[in-house]
Amino acid sequence: DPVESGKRIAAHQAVDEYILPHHKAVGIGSGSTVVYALERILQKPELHHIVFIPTSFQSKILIIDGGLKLGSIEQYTDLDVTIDGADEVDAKLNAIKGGGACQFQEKLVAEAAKKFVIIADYRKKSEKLGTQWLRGVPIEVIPMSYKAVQQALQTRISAKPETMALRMAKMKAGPVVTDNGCFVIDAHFGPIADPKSLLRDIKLITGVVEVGLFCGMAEVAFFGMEDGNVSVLR
Ligand code: DER
Repeated sequence: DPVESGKRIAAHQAVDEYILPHHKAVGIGSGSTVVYALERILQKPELHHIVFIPTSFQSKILIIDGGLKLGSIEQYTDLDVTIDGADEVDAKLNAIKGGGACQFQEKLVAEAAKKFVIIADYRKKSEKLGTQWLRGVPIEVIPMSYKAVQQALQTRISAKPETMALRMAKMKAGPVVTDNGCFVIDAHFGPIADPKSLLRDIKLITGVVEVGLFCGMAEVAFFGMEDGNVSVLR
């Protein structure tokens, strides 16, 4: 499967280049691509003294099941590196994240790291955000505020969403509830020319906890391509 092998080669190369034996604390993202990063870490005993900081229940379980040292973001506020997936990455290393509804803890742990490294398959490599990932910008909100936030998205920010929806769960009745007990609104803005100002506008809306726009945070992105090569964007 070219997508899964793309995830794997990107993750393995990123681990080899950015997680080093002298490191003390490393942030582990969420989603399916980061599973291959754990796979690579487990193959390298020289990395097993490192404390790993999770970004979700899924990420925490990956670290525990891998038998690796688990730390908390409260204890380790200055990480050597955080490695994580993304839903779309533009030519300036801005990213849409939150496809897995984990963007709050992911952003907290990414910001705590000296270096933030994105790993992805070729589907995520994009010229402009909102042109490849068509499921909208994930916005984590305090549950009682979701209607007010939807209204504010229509009336109080310059870029109007074309459509937006409360993210509904599949194996549970009702909306997705995040690891922080919040809801997620997916808002479609079409191609996003200026993700930083969109992020700022949305973040100011009362009730918004975090927005799945990671602007100017990543140091590098590794894309596993269909031809078996890894494209590195720095
Ligand atoms: O939810 C997230 O932010 C994840 O990192 C997601 O964007 C990447 O998930 P994937 O590796 O399964 O594509």
